[in-house]
Amino acid sequence: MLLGAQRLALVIVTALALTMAPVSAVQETSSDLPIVELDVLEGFLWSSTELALAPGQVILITNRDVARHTFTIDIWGVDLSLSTLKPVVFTIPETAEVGTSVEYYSSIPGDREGGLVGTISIVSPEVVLTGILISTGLRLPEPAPRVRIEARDDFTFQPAIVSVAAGTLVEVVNTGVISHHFVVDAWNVNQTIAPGGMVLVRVPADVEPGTVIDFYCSVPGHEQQGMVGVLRIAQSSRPIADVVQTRDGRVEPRIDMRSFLPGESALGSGWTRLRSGSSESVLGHGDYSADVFPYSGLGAVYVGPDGARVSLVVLPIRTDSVPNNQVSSAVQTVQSSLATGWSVDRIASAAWRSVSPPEGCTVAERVSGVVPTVTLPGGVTSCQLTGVGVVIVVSVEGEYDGLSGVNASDHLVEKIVTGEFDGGE
Ligand SMILES: [Cu+2]
Repeated sequence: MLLGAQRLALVIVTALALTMAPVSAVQETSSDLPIVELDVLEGFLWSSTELALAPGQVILITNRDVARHTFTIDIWGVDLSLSTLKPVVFTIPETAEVGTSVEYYSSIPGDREGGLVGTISIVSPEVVLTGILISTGLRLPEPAPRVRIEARDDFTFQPAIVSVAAGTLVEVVNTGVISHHFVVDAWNVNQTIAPGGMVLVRVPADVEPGTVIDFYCSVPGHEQQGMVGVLRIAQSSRPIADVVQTRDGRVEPRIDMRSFLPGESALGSGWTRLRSGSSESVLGHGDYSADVFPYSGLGAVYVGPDGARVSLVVLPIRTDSVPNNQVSSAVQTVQSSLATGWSVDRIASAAWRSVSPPEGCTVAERVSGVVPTVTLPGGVTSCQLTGVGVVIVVSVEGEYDGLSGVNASDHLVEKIVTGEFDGGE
């Protein structure tokens, strides 16, 4: 996408930046400075409106909007045209004075008024190299597929489930007004994203297809309020577009499944959340109908008094293009997985179907059973929220709120669906 000479220069500078000396051995040459990436996003948005850059530092500006914009700095006589997806390189003049700031904007009529305006603070190279004010990531020399995740002030990542492959660039944008963190323990990633800022994380080359990697925000309280998500590592042979993008090229519907996952101690006195993560991590690895569940869901396991246990999964469900019996069968497969080890009482199961479903369930499916060796009664309820596009499947072994069997799982599903756990913790 870059012109030959520009691209060559970019690769060289990036290579230097990647071999940058440790912070303790900071040198003041501009070639050590990381390339900062600035994007124009649709809706008159810069990916960052507050940049701190040193003289000689390179900005790579990419217009990711369909309309043309410009990168304009009046005081330096700069007016660069930005065509869609044609990156442009700009170098901060060596004469720029540390401590001053300049305004950048797009000079297309209406753009500045729409919000395409920002500020560059000129700082010393030491400030940049010690990372105090860096809010954007390194540009990698090879073009890579890229996915975008928003970190939001409602304590969600959107989308929370993203399929990626080795080498994919994960772009996390903070669209809120408070700082968030993007943490991937498995890859030792822990980055702070300032409001309006963005971080780029590259999926390691050695990731194993089929695995699921958890990420979260480590700002105190945010993870507990649901600021978590998963990166699903796609098979290299499988195009990413199959699972993360719809036919018109947009990211899959942004279903906020976090709101259906009660917090650490939300289930009540004596209950704790043992773990949470992808639906696979709760269900165990299995082949669940990709037609019915187009991509991964979320899940959690809770333990309570007297050996009681709750397993819960929330799965995206597709009912528009799939026959009802196929949906029903796929949901029952999930139910059976949650009830692994139970001797399912199919006769009783038929009886449960005649009972009115919990408030708010569009369709209720249930199974009931008893763990033969442990003597804890158990029940599973699934609740399909067609309007939302998810199915919630809950199993309760032992007692919950003084109830057992499907009475307990129905009760818990009802609390989840009616939002009784919202704002818990
Ligand atoms: Cu956060």
